Amino acid sequence: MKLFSMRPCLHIYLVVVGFLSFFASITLAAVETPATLIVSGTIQKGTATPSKNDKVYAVQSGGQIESIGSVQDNSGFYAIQISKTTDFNGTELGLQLEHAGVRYTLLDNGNPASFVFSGGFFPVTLSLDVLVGSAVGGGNNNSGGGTNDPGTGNNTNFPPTSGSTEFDSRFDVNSDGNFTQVDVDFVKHAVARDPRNLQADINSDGLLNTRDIIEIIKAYVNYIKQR
Ligand SMILES: [Ca+2]
Ligand SMILES: [Ca+2]
Repeated sequence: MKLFSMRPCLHIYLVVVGFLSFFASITLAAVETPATLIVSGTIQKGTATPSKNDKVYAVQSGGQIESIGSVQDNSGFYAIQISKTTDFNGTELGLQLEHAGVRYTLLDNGNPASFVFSGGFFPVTLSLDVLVGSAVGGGNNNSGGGTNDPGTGNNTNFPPTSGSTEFDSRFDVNSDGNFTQVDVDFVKHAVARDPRNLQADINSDGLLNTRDIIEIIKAYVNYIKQR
């Protein structure tokens, strides 16, 4: 009699295991790979002057915000990290600046700046210099004029250097005596593959992440400009 009652149990067990493994394989197939893109560059003053901590938006053509970045200093350097999954690859995005409560379209050669999202498991970087265009939406914005914030004309260089070709030695992560794209790539690869390599911890916070990539890109852009 005991055997009789064991058999149905075994059958149910096998069916459950079979169902679970089938379900797991479907779930695994549906998991998308993380895809990260970091867009950075300089925002030139146009209808407004960008200032530190202004927000930068990556938006879809319908205006939907996909990610928020910021202006990093008063020279207009901005960076925005867009973390999606691979199914987002191929989506066209534009950029907007929010300054003093007003959103502006950012322009690239006179047209609204746009790029196609193409992120990677290892963060992909895209350089895009833009100019502040007209306010987004228009019409119901009565706050124009009058509000000029002071101090935006100051050029604060990062890193602070006296000579034209000097750089902070922490940016020379491969220790070859030069600050080049190789050092930027070194940090990108370290973040992706070697997170314990604190030689690439550019902002010295004990962590290795995309903040360090943004820091070294920012420093590199300014370094190139000084030369
Ligand atoms: Ca180097
Ligand atoms: Ca860090």
